[in-house]
Amino acid sequence: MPSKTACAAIGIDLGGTNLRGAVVESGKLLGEPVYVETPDRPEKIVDALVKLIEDLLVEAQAAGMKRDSICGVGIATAGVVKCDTGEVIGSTGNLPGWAGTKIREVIEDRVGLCVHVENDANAAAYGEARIDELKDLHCIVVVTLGTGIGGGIVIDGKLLHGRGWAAGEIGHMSIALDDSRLCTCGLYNCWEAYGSGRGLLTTAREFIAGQKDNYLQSSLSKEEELTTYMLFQEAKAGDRLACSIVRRWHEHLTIGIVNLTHILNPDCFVITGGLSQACDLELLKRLTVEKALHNIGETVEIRASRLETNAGLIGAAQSVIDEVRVGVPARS
Ligand code: BMX
Ligand code: ZN
Repeated sequence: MPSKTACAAIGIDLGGTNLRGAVVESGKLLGEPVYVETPDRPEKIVDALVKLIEDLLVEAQAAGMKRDSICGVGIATAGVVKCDTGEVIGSTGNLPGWAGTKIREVIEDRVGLCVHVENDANAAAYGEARIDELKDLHCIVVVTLGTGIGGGIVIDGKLLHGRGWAAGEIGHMSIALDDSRLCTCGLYNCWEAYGSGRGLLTTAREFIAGQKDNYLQSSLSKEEELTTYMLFQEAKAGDRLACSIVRRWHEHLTIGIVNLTHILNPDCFVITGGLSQACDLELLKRLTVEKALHNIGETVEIRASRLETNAGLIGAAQSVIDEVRVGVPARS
């Protein structure tokens, strides 16, 4: 086992598309992150995790780092994670079959390092909340916009996990009553069913199906395989239909932000994840001010991520470093 003074760790972000890993020291990546495609079955995912960790250990040694200066492995994964045992206890259709996987136990057995497992968005929040500008704030909510909508709530530097480890599953707050959109979790009208990449595409299909004649020239109507990338490109180029779809996406995002604002009255929101680059934060702030109680919307800050796509792996690595070195688990 590594010494307690070790201050580097391997961080891995396990997403539906890729596993991304790197050695992290003092909040920074040692080299470029390594990517591996996410296999389709839980056992294969575990094998891929072990292989990635072994490759990163070799890379770290080649860069002159001693093996015992790496104190553990932090793994950020989508799904509800019981952090004290490192087990995935809940998962939506975004990672089918993943619930029930005892990640910590199997990985510790196979690589001989301490492992801390965290929900992906919680890990991203833990990473973001430690940057200098944010580390002294009382309440930070990190929203990850990707395949789903993930969330992490950091209060006085600690992640809020909740009684059953599901705090921060903000993507599954309900934002409507009419059972019109089924979420991959099995519930209807979750925020994620509107504000995630998948939700945005559903909105787009509805708009395209209901378009008036004057929209028929929109290139979107001619595309069979619609992508979020295409939508954002068309909106940027001024396509009216694409602009109204992207505007509606911002309105959907605003509902969740406003609800969280009223519940938590946080210092700030940090918007991260694959779709965050396409999100107009000024528009989101304006809409939030319009929809929130007077003086509450005005004071909340909505900011872009600093760690961008590495937030999850940096936060996961940091959580295992804190657990091993300081003995302070990253939870409350
Ligand atoms: C889903 C849920 C969350 C996750 C969020 C973002 C699963 C598999 N996922 O709401 O736990 O944080 O998606 O995930 O249950 P991403 O894949 O979009 O980053
Ligand atoms: Zn849901």
